[in-house]
Amino acid sequence: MIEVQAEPQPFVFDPGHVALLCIDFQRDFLETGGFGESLGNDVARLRNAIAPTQAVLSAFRERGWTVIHTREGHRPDLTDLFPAKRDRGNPSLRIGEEGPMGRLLVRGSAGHEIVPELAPQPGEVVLDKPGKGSFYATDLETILRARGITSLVVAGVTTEVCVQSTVREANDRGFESLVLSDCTGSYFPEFHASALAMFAAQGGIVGWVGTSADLLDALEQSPVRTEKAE
Ligand code: TIU
Repeated sequence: MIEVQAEPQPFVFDPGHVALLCIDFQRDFLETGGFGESLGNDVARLRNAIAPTQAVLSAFRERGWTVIHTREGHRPDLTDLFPAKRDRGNPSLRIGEEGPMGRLLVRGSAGHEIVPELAPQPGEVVLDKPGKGSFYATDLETILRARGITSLVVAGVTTEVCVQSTVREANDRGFESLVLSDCTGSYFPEFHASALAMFAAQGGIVGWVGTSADLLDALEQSPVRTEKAE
């Protein structure tokens, strides 16, 4: 077992049963001209999460542990887009409309891709989702159960939207999540802090919160395994 310093108590996981979940590190959220900016947000706030997430990704890849990337987006015909979601934000640029990186949050457009710094490697799971939670209308739970995964290390954007929805969904399904504070980010610093505090409140009612440095410290103390864990 590996023990990571975290709030509200150490996060203990079995290295044979862990996955790294990288949530929605898409150009549409992290680069100018995308969906996030169309909502009036400063994308620079999210980019601080890239470098620490690269370090965690490397550690998981070295060990052959499961890595899952999610992408929020819709079918090109938008048949999976509820009006309740389409009608949010700036009416001059909505999901499905043409922006500088192609159609906003539409599968296949440049903006829908994961930023190059965190691009998936062959063999890693890439999961497309129409909603905010990664379990909603996807086969994520099936994939995790098929691999015997019980613990999730969570990175991604934004902390209070897709990360929060996903971690709550995971908690209801019996998965234990360690959310990395420096590998997540929000357009609103106060929402980032609040969401992290909510996860760990009440004795870890939703999950654990830690840092990439403490996770990497704990991993260094356990041997690197190059073969996939059984
Ligand atoms: N707007 C915002 O903060 N987030 C989203 O719309 N999606 C995700 O968080 N991925």
